[in-house]
Amino acid sequence: MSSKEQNPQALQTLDELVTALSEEDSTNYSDILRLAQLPSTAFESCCSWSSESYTRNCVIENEDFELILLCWQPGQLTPIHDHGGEECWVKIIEGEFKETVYKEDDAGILEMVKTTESKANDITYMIDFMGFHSLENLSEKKSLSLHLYAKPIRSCQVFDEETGELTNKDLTYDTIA
Ligand code: 2CO
Ligand code: FE2
Repeated sequence: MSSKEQNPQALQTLDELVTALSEEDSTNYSDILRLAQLPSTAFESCCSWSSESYTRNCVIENEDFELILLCWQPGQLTPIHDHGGEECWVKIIEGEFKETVYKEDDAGILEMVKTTESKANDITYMIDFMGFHSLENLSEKKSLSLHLYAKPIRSCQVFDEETGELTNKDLTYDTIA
């Protein structure tokens, strides 16, 4: 198939993606994200930017899942965190990212396990038994990533670099569509 031909099942708008997620069970979310072929322009109305931190922009949240667009300035990164017991899929929309995964050793100390670089259309997955992670925008441009959580994550554990302790943090949105 040439790169110009579209998979007939491709999801080309945010509405189509949200409808597909709403109709399926979480076991199919990974396949659905793979079918999403949304240009960056599809996200224009959801973007917000901050010099302080990456921003969390809610596309949709319901009792089954939460779809969030993260907007990153160059060099912005998350703290090391878990996902509040929920499943987490990340699809890169634009830019290049580095994910670093950590696991607690027997003494409860976080140790780096692996790093993965990802670019547009790559999908990664996390769940708490795989450990903690951090994500960083490696590119020199503003970048976008789409995060799907099932179920929605209200709070997570965040590693405090100063104290070396994990603390519970409530998660909020910078914008809501
Ligand atoms: N989990 C982080 C957040 O929702 C983003 S890192 O990718 O899961 O803010
Ligand atoms: Fe995360």
